[in-house]
Amino acid sequence: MTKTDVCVVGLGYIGLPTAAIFAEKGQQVHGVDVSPKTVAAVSSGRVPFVEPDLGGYVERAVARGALTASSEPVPARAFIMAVPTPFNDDHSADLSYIEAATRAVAPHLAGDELLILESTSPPGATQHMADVVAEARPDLRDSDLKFAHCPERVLPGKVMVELVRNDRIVGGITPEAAEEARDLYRVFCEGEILLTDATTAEMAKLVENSFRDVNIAFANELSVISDRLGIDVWELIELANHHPRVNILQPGPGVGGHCIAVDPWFIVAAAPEQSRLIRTARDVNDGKPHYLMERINTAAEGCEQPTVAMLGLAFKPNIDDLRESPALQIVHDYAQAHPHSRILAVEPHIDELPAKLAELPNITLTPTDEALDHADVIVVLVDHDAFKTIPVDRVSTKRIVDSKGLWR
Ligand code: SAJ
Repeated sequence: MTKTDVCVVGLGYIGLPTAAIFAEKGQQVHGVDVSPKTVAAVSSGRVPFVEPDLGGYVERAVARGALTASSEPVPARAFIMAVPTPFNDDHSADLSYIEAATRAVAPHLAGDELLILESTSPPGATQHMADVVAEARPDLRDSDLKFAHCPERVLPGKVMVELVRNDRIVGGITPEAAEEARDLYRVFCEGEILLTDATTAEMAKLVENSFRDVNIAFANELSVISDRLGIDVWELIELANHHPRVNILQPGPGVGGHCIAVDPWFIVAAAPEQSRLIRTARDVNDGKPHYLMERINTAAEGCEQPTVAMLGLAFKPNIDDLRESPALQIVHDYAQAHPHSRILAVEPHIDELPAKLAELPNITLTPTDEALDHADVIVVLVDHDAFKTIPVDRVSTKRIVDSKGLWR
């Protein structure tokens, strides 16, 4: 059986850059995705989402024939699973995508391959992947299959740089699996590659994002305490950060994206009694949108049918990604709770409102100047660079709720 070098299952924000960088470094790569649109885009050398520099890599790889794509895996020396791991209603991890990807790969195994799980996963997921293969292919029970977890740690928007430069953790079900995975990632990874067991690698990824979540929760809690005490939280943090061992993060409308607001729950689900701080941090960050809604209500007091400009919908500054965005949630919930107010949503990075907002009649996507002119209340939800140039005196006559300290 002829084998390709690497087969990447899941051509999303992580899988496609990984496939492209392997191809760039001389590997023969096949990418697999359940979405026909994604397969069609990649097959013609295009990237179906926004990520700086990725386009050039994919275009070159496809043109050279080093990267192909289809809906089905092909025989390969190494398989990399880069599929989503969302959480269920009870916050436990939904492993169904990992299971489906593993089952799709199983028929193509000969018994000497390396299977790598890249998706962020709860402790035990890599072993679970091995168990799924054992169940699907009992004939390979005593074979030389190897399983490892190599979590990704790249920052959206800087993926092509961080993929190469970041250190990497590689956890094997066996030490041999970890070593083989290390040799594979060495092809493009210039950072240190640190070997461990699979469960420690799974936890390391979750812990990194929980560390950030807990620290953002600290900043968010300080912002609520500061409001209560009538002090400026931005000045407070700036002053405290002059201490050589203090580095407080920035408060905001809550924590968004598909990583930091999700991953800590996998730790909580794995050890509920022991994860008190991690759970509380999640609650603090998830409570911030509700707190801001109350502040908007207070600011709008006395206006019968207020016009409210909401600046920013994205989950963080200078991107167009609205996934799990607290800003989006605030705009939606406020508009729904106040059907007689007019909401002017300002988001310079998108051309049309997402369906969730478009279905509410009192929200319109509005250019910045127009929104500032007509608003009774101005709410800052995201500190996009595009908003930083708005001078304070442009808004001095308005009621303001500023969750990012733009006009302090
Ligand atoms: N945020 C704050 N205050 C801050 C920093 C961030 O409120 O001081 C908010 C942001 O506005 C955003 C959320 O936190 O809503 C998350 O943004 P982020 O820039 O901290 O992180 P992500 O989600 O874009 O990427 C994270 C990164 N993890 C860490 O920095 C530990 C990235 O390296 C991971 O690869 C990524 O999660 C992932 O895929 O897990």
